[in-house]
Amino acid sequence: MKKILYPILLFVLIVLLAACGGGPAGGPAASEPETASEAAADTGGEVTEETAVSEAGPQLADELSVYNWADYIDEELLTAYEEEYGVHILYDTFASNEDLLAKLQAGATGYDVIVPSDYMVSQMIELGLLAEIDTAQIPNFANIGDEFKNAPFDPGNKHCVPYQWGTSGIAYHPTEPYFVDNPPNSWAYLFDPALLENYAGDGINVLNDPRELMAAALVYLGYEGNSQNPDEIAQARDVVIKAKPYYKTFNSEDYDDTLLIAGEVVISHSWSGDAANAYWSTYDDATGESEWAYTIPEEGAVKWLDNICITASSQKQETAVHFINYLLDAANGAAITNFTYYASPNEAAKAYIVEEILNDPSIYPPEDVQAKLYWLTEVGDAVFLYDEAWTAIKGQ
Ligand code: N2P
Repeated sequence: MKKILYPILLFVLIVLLAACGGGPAGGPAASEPETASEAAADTGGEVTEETAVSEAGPQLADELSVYNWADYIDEELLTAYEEEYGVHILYDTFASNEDLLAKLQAGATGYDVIVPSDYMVSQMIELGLLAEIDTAQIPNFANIGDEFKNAPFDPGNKHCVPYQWGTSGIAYHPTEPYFVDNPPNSWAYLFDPALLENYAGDGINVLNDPRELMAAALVYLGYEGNSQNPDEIAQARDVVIKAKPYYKTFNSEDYDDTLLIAGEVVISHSWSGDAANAYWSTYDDATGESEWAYTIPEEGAVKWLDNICITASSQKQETAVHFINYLLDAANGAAITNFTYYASPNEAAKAYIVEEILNDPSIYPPEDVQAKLYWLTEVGDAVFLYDEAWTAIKGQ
């Protein structure tokens, strides 16, 4: 469970909400999220899922199965949906795109709604794993910012809609003795044994995510993070294998709470929102300092967009579309970001996102940092080389 903002921030939020036309005290960061219909009132009648349904009302199933990244929604939102619409949500989580794909390819047909990243959306479209959607049936799609629509991995949003976005950088303990004079601003701090030996004893974590870790090793070597070159991929694999003895953990699921905030490691390959959770959870009001910092390495880093999609095998597409529309509601989109600390592609949600998140440059990176970011893209048949590399890394 993420520790959410401090009373003072909550106060700021309440003032902000009041200025926006009033929300319930506590706002989206509080433990009782709004329902979408309350949100409609808050947003002065902006489109909500209420308008998504035919006059006869939607034919909602009794149950909907949702498969999402770990720690990636305020589960109160799910409860609110269940209570309002009588649809029981079966909720399950995964650690990486590859885990999600493996689950679907192993024949799991129970999942209705899934949340793959950009490059995995293209892979899944090619594999026929995603249902087509019609965004005209999702009125709250209008809340999504134009720059997040019609992405190259899913032209015309024919299969998915944006959920959250972020970056993949390095979270570190600024007071770790070695980092005081050497802030870890390069991937070398996760891969160069000469550096690693200075702080490995205090704990190093890397994301348990094949494309992410390989991309970091590739750009560290001066190659493209999406390399399809067998020799470059092999070199990146070997970099990780050489560094592996210094790693305490490969964790991308609960590392923010169990490793960073818990003080089990001093540096971690990290997604922006998880680093921000560590930052805010260890922030000291008195000193204005936190135990954690986040940096985008100078060689560049991944920027990703996760997407809500419906599986081709789902028998509950109308309910899935209804649920997706609920997640895209402005207040609900803000509740997600206020919980996850990831940036929202939902432009209308910005009115409800707490200022500390909107103004946090590690969550919404400024232009000079954006310039160093790149997307992971599908790598064609090289995907098998990445799979082999990962097996070798994990098998060592
Ligand atoms: C948060 C998951 C972040 C998703 N725990 C990265 N694509």
